[in-house]
Amino acid sequence: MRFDVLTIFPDMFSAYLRDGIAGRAVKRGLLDVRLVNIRDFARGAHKTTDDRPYGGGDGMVMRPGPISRALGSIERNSRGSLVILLTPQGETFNQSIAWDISSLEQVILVCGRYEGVDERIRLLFVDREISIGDYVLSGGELAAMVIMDSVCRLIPGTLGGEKSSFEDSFQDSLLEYPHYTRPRVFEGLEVPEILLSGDHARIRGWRRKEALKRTFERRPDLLAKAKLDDEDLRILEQIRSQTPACPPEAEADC
Ligand code: 6GU
Repeated sequence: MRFDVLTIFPDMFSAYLRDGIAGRAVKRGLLDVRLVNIRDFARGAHKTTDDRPYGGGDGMVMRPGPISRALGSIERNSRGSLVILLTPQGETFNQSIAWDISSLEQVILVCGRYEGVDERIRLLFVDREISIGDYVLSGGELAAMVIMDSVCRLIPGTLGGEKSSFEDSFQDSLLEYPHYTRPRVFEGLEVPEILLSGDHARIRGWRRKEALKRTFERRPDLLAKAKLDDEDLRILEQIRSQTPACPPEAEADC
């Protein structure tokens, strides 16, 4: 799989691509990341990539010319490629979009900066617009790394244990169960006895129950789309019955 990343800050990616999960995938030849510096396609004495908005107002807008020429310089996979614009106005990224993207051979990520990108870039070149959440970042670079990281984990061979990406939170729409490692007692807190029992069936049952409990307490919205069997539903009913009912005056908070 190949990512072409258009940015005015290519150096922001170097530590991640060296040390991160993507770095390992690059070394193994599973992933190819090409950084394209938009400034290399700027013209004129000042090589400006941004300018004042028509109509006035605060902030600067990324000019269409340099981005258009940068896009034109990318060799496109004949079996297709997708141009994604990272913008707070896009659809909110999630695991299902990560799966969509992981099936593609070439993805072109355009990192917007400043107040935005000239609208004509969107109209002419962009296939999909993605945001990574409802908060403001100064640019799309961190979002591009978030997307590459989550997609990279889904490419077979990029993780140590082949199965681990399937056990992650959100893969089956449940949060993860609590994890413990040595020492057995830390600051007076003991590892749950069952995890030391060696009884793998009981351990599996305990972990499933803890995952259900955690999801119920923290992200009940996820339970609606989770794949739950009859045993899960029975456990959830038990968890629900042990949860104190919400007093009417506090309804909005619980
Ligand atoms: Cl993709 N870009 C910017 N600038 N801010 C964001 C974002 C993207 N996703 C969330 N906030």
